[in-house]
Amino acid sequence: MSENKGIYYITTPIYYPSDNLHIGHTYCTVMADAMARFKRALGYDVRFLTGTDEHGQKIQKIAEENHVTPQAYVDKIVGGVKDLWKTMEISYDDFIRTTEPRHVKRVQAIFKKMYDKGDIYLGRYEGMYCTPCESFWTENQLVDGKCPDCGRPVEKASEEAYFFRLSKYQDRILENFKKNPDFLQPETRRNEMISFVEQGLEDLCISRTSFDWGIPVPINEKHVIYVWLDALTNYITALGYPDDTALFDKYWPANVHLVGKEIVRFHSIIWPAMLMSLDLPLPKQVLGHGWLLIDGGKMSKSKGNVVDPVKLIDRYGVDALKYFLLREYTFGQDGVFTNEVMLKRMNYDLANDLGNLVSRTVAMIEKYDQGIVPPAGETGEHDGELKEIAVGAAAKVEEQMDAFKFNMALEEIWVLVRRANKYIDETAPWVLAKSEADKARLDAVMHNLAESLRIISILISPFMHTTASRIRGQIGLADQEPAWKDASVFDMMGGEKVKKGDPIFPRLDIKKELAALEKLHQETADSVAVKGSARKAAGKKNAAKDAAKELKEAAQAGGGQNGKPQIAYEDFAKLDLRVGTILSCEKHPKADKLLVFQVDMGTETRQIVSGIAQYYKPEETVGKQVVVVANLAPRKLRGVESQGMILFADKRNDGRDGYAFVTSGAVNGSAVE
Ligand code: ME8
Repeated sequence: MSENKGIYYITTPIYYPSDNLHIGHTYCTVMADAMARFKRALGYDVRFLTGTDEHGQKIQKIAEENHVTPQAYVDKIVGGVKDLWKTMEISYDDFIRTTEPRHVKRVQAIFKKMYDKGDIYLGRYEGMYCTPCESFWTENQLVDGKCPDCGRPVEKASEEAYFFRLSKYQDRILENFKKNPDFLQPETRRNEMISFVEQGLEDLCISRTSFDWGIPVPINEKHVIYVWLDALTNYITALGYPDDTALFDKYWPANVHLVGKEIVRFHSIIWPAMLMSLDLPLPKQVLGHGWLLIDGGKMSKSKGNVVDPVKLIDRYGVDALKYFLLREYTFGQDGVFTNEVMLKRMNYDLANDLGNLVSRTVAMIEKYDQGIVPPAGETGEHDGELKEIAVGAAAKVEEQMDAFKFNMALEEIWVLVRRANKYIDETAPWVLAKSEADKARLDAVMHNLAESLRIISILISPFMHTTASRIRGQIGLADQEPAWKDASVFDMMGGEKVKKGDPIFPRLDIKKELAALEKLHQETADSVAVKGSARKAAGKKNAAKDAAKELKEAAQAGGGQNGKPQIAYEDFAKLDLRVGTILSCEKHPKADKLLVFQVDMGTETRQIVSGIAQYYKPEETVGKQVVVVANLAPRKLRGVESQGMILFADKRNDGRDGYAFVTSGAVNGSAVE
């Protein structure tokens, strides 16, 4: 480790242990882990917190359904969460469970402080109540005006509840957004939150009497603290606040809370207001990441369309999965998860690019230099560029990581990986090996390749540290820990004994793997279906609604027209044809023949309605690339706006009737000309 750069406190959300975690949850934790490891490598004193959010009505109900106590239920799930993080080599410093005594007593102390300050008062909570489920719902949560859990009618009701004076902090919350543009990123979320606050903040209900699986309100044991006060405070109770402040004094305020986009509001508005009430500093940054989408919407436990990370790890290893999650998706944006995209990443980037570089280099050093890495030597034509890229990569990675661009940070490293592979082809060591006169040059080439691998091993260590160690083992650096500063220096090696090992990432037969994964997926779906209940169906509707909420605004209207007779070029030029990828697809609520697509157009998401429902199930279409007429004037089809048109071929070659998708392999948003 280099000199101490300061403190870095990073957190993930605490996950609901209502069921086993899926790959969407691992996405956030993997990013937090990579950032924590990266900051440690740079010399920061890092604290990385994760945990589980164990109270609330939902957990209580699931436990009842499973005929166990809520505590027994969460204990089992949390055991699985901890096992998962262990398997995934997640380097957290603390794991907080909201049922732990340390958290419970501190939440009660926090409640009391806010109450004593006059920021909490007793009032009445009004909502829609489902008597059989004993649940309150807001109008928005209802599905077709009925209980989202059981589908039965609800009625207006009210109960006594404590409220937090959120409205009191409205001006200061707004000021915080305006004064600190980086407080909440990405920018789109910040704008949404500003307009949300500008519409006026209402006081927040923070207790319930209709269920009891929660932390008792310290001044009135009839009430339990409602989940968000219990949940959000984990970030400081885990540091000992308010009674044991050694860690708190050192690490608070947090540098970054990493959270999913749907809980940005809680973290950037409600949490800061609570901290203001406690006279505590605010976190420096809240970063909202996008969702991994599958089957037409958000992957979610209640929809039963989850991808199980454990199954992928069993098949492909932890590092391949981590690499894929960090490399494929852009922070802040939603991304579509498909097995094919994942397998291609693993094959192209890991097996082909990195795996080949390692195995070729080690094999050649064994063959041409008796397995000993030569010292620096005679320079030649292509060395300058390779060295420049190699020693410059660390700074570029740092720049990208500062902006939480994990995918770009990895891309910078792969610029070097690909350059080193090209260097092998350019220098053609097998030709140099033919003549004794070229031996000095051959040795220099071997040295430069080993150096490149040494640097790569350091650069990838925050993202895939086991792979980094395996590479270091193969190039004779097994007993040296990677030091980040050494990534900016060339010519450190000479005399190390290389050791050929198994391929670090074996090549995958994509067709075979796709079939195997489909089978595994089906097994998971079947087991979820067996567990299924009315709540699951309702949850499906809700999640789809959530995803739809995220859609961007309508496209610009344009004047293009598609005609059958021969047309002049000028007519064709009026069409704005662009490539997009289908992010999600749902049935039209009012028309059997129509499907409603959300299409990623590179810079925006478009909603497009198309009449192919009789030929495709919505989930079959997700991830497909399509050509879109982007400047077709928007129009409503049975009440749903369509912002363009998807082009299909009118015959399929698989024997089925209907239309065929026609594109693949293009960049979203690119023009079709
Ligand atoms: O919200 N893709 O818990 P949670 C990406 N307990 N991220 C996903 C995802 C997906 N498909 N599905 C879920 C809670 N997530 C609260 C948090 S924090 C004080 C309390 C992310 O288990 C989601 O966006 O429902 C969220 O950030 C996190 O998983 C936890 O979700």
